[in-house]
Amino acid sequence: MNDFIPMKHLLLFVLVLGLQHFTACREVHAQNSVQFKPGIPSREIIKMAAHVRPSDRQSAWQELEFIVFIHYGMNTFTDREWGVKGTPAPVFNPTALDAEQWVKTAKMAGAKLLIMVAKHHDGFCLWPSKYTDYTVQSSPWKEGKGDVVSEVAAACKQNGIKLGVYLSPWDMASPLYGSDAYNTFFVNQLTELLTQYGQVDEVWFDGACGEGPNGHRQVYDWPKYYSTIRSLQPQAVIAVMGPDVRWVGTESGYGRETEWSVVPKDSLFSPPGNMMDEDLGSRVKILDAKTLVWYPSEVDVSIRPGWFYHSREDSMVKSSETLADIWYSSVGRNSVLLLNLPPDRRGLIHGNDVAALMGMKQILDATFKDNLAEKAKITRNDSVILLDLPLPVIVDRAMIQENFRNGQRVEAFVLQAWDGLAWREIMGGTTIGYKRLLRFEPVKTSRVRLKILSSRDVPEITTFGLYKSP
Ligand code: FUL
Repeated sequence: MNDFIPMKHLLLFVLVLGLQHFTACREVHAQNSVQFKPGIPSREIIKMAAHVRPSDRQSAWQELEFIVFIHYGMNTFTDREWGVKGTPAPVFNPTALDAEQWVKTAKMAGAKLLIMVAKHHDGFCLWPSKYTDYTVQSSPWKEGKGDVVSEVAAACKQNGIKLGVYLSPWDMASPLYGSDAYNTFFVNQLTELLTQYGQVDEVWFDGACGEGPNGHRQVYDWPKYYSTIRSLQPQAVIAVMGPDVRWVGTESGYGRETEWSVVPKDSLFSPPGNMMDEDLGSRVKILDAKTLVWYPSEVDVSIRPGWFYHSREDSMVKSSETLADIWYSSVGRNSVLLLNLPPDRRGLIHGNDVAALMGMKQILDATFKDNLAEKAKITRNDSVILLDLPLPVIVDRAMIQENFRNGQRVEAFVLQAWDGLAWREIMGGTTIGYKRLLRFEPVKTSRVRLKILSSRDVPEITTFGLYKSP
């Protein structure tokens, strides 16, 4: 049966469909994970996987789409990426630090959250922590009265940007590192960051773990760190070495073509095995799993080769076109983009970086400002959504979204255009999830259809837009 649905009802339609289904399965997906009893048939596993849903904090985070990272600190002044033990605090000496410029740049580029590196592996704290002297307080900046985290938090608040913090578990400077006492020290620092600067929406823990002064590696008390965050900032996602947000597996800016937000879990940080695998969540990966969890991907990449500023990299800032390509390959592949902008020694984001970023924004705005399918008549027939446009248009981009709050389901799809005689394939793909952006050669057509070829349960498509790049 073919049923005609006007565009504005598309969302409602899929939601209603989802709702009916949801009622039948409520028991199995009360949380963002599901556990299987031994011997459960494969088709049940697939269906249950389709109903693993994000927690509220995970869905709010996913919808941010674009986050800016700020790496600034001792390494900015020593021209390093990973510091060394013992760099004196007075080396940190910005001359024109302007947190407002960082935040405004992030905002202009379209970011919704900014993650400040409060302490990198060298242990130097950008806030006056009372648990160590190795902080801005011992530097000449603002005569030791400054607090970078506080300035960033105030600028974020002023500009309506959310705040996140990166606190490196590895700390080269702490004499406690490598002992139990370090965990208490770390929780104390975390508590400072989570109680003194207002709302924090993401806490980013890195995986690097070096040796302490006694030659031992630190055994991190992750459960204690997590419970501290949950009690002080329950809405914050815990990223990378944490349960809410998964590292995509590279620092290239390019996410997977097939990106599942539902993956097997076997430890505190899931999934098991190689995070760099091309596929973490397709059927072969989930059929043997004991537990599946919603664990979405974050693509972290720097606008320059390094995470910290180096003047020699002024000419190596990624171009606007590369940044737009990264956008399509991260946000457009069911991930959140976390783009690093490292301020220079003055304490400002360099003009080259600002220009590249604004160029990216222009490219994306010019492409996505008009949805050429907006006036389309929409017809849905089983797993096909057909767009009949009033006039032929030339398109070379598509945006598809699933109702991800209800789960991720689509395993394969194809986009086709009517050429007057037959349906021609524009492009095919696997996962959609929160958002899938497609780029293809320009096609002139007045009829486009999306065919879902395989889905774990009833597909719930909430957005199907067509665009033309400039
Ligand atoms: C890595 C760190 O070692 C880098 O310095 C940087 O902070 C990056 C975001 O995470 O693992």
